[in-house]
Amino acid sequence: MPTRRALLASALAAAIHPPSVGAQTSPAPDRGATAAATAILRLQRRTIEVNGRSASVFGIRQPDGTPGIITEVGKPFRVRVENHIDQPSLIHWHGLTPPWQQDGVPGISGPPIPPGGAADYDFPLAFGGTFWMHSHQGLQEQSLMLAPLIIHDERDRHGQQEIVMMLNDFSFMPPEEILAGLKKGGSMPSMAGNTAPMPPVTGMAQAAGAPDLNDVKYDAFLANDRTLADPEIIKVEPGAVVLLRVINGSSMSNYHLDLGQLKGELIAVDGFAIVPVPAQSFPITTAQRLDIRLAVPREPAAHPVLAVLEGERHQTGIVLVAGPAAVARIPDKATAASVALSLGLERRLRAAEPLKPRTADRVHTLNLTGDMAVYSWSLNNVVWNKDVPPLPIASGERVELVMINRTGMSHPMHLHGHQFQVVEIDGERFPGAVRDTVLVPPGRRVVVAFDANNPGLWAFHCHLLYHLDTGMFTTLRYV
Ligand SMILES: [Cu+2]
Repeated sequence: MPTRRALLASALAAAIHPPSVGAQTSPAPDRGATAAATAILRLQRRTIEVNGRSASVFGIRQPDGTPGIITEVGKPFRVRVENHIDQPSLIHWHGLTPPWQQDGVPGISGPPIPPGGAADYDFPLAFGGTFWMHSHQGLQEQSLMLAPLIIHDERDRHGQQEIVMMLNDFSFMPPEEILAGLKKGGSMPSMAGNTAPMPPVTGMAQAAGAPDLNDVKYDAFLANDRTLADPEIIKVEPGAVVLLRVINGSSMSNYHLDLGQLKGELIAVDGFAIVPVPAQSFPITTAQRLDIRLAVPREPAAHPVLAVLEGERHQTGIVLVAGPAAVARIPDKATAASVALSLGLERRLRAAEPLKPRTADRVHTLNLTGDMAVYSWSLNNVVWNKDVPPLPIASGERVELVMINRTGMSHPMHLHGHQFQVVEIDGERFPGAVRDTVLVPPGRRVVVAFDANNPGLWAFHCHLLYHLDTGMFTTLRYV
């Protein structure tokens, strides 16, 4: 069985060179026997039922069937990924900051794991929070090659009930056909103005017209693999405080999380603590996470926690049941269409532990661009390919990425290997949330800052799967 040893942190001093797509990195020597247990994660096929039909999807599971990993800060992330499917795959640890060779992006961090192969990972976990893992190979993420990655830390109250809510968009159509359809433009909304070269963006200006939402028409929206026809029902203690960890593992869908009558307090985004925000509805883009502290009322009741697709009536969710209470059937469509996600909440978020104030040593401006007519997406009008040079930065620098959306669609932008802080929206500076994925709506300008403290070759891209796959992607590199 071919086995690949992922490079260990100690190999970081080695010269960094971008491997070409499919290239094999040289295996690192095994650092020797260690006592700590290695968790096994199997990439496998599984069958779920959606709308009464069975569907073959992927999964990332431990040998006992547990999806993903729950671990603790301070422990090493010591994992062996075994590929039990019939195609190459590679898993990205979304939001973590491993040595770059263990980041799981094929062609950037290393080669994919061949069928029957395995790869080992071993790096320290310096912070906790709600993260997730997903394939960065091809379009496998759409077929649910993903799982939660939860790291407990001192913020977690002993004995507190935790509920993980994984959101996914689902289609019976194979993802390759979805992409082919998008490229043909058959089901596409019109994108007036989108192909125009660099329309001017000023201050609070919006792109002309309503934003284009939801390129792909999905068959279902899932919460923990289920629809509202048969939702997951979770018992909670009346009067208790529970921690809800919401992960948007969708390929293309943003939602409004709706707590109904429950009182919620948002305490972290993308794993990192914020000054708590009480509310009953929270926006969540593709790839983002929300940690919400929920106060369960003392009276017996069933409490739906719903996610409503932006701009649409489709919804999915789970039901929390406190005490003896009947669970009513919840329709899979809300009574009215929701609005498009905005930056209203983002602007209000304040990091609990902001970056030290510092003038940027380096600023990269990234226009988010695209040609909707041929479904080609880009950064600064460059469609990514392996010959595109990485954005240069240097170790120790404070870097700011200025993202200006010149398209008619919003883009959740994700940086690998670092957390960034949202420091500006449309010219207004503020010490916003520390996170790894931020939405840039049409016509808007969002600036994030990060410290270059994890040398290597790192991906930076739109997290909408078919935008990423068709070119809204680039890399940053430093030694
Ligand atoms: Cu995008």
